[in-house]
Amino acid sequence: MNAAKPDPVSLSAQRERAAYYERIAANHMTPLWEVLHALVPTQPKSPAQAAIWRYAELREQVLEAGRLISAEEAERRVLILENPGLRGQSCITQSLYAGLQLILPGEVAPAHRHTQSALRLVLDGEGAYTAVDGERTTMRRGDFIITPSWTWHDHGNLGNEPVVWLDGLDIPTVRFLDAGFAEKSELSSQQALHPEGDALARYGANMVPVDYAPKPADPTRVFVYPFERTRASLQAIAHGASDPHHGFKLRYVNPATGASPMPTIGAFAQWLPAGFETRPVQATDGTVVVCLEGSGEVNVGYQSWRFHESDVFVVPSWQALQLRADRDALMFSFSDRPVQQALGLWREQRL
Ligand code: 1HN
Repeated sequence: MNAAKPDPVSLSAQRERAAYYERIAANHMTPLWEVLHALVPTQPKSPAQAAIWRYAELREQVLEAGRLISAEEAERRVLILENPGLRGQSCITQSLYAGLQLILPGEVAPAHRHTQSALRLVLDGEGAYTAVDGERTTMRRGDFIITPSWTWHDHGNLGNEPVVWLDGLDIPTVRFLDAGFAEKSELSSQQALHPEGDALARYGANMVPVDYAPKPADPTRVFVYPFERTRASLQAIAHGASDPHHGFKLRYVNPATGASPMPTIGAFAQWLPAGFETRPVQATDGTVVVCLEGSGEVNVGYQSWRFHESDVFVVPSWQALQLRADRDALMFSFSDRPVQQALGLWREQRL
C-alpha cells in the first residue's frame, strides 16, 4: 500500500479512460481501480453519524402523533430515529433500526409477526403490556423485552397514561439479506396461552424445563428482562473493581445458552458511579445507547454532549466513545455485535 506514487495521468489518457468507462457501462461493468480503496478501507469509515435524541425535547412531538393517528390505523405508531448520515433509510446504524413507539390508554397495536427481530426498552408511562407468542408481560420503565424473529406480538395499554418505549429492530440487516417476511394475525390481540411470568419462571431462574435442548442460535424463551433485576445486579457488582473502559457493564444473555438473547442484536447494561469517567474505547459494532438513570457527558469521536434520563445517542462503528457520569448513571445499549462475532468481524480497541 506504500509503493511509490504512480505518474500523473495526462489529460488525453484521462479522456480515453472516461470514454472506456462509458462503453463498458453499457454492459453493466465498472472499473474496480476507481473504487478499490473505498471498498476496502484501512479502517471502518461509517457513513452513519454520531447523534443524540433528547427525550425532554422529543416527548411533546411523540405525544402529538397520538392526536394525529390512532395506533390501530398506524398499526405501529412510531417515530423512527433516523441517523442524520443515513436519512431516508429508516436506520440508526447501517444494520439497526430504532424508533419511539407511543400507545395511548385503551389502544391496541394489533398482532403480527415478521422475520425481523425486535427489542423494546420502556421509557415513559405505565400500564402497557406486550404479548409474545401467547404470553403477556406488563411493561415497566427500564424493562428490556424482546420479540424474536417470527414470534407473534401485539401491544396494548390498559392503564390511564400514554406509554412510550424505544424499539430496536434488525430491519436493515434483514433488508440487506432480502429475508423479510411478515404476516398479520386474524385476532388483533392474541389469546393468552400462558399466565404472565410463565416464561421467566421456566427459563429465567437458572433452570430450564428438564427436556429443553435449545440449538446454539435459538433466541431465548425469556422474553422480558425486568429492570429491577438488572438494576440489582449492577448495584451489587458496583461495590467491586471497575473496568476502566466500561465501568460496570454486563451483557444480556439467553440464560439457556449464554449467547445473545437474539442472534442479530446484542444488548448491554452499564453502571457508572457518579464521577466515573471511562477511558475511550472504539468498537466495530455501531451502538445505540440509552440513559435510563442519572446524567453525564458523552464524547463520540470529536463530538460531545450532555445526556439525561431517556436520552438516546448513537455511536457509529469505530468512533471512540467516552462516558462521564455526574450522577450515578445506568446506561442500556444495543448493537449488532453477535452478528459480527459470529462472522469473526468484531473488534474492540481500548484506547
Ligand atoms: C414492529 O412490528 C414494531 O411490533 C415496532 O411494535 C416497530 C418497525 C418496523 C417493522 C415492524 C412492534 C416496527 C415493527
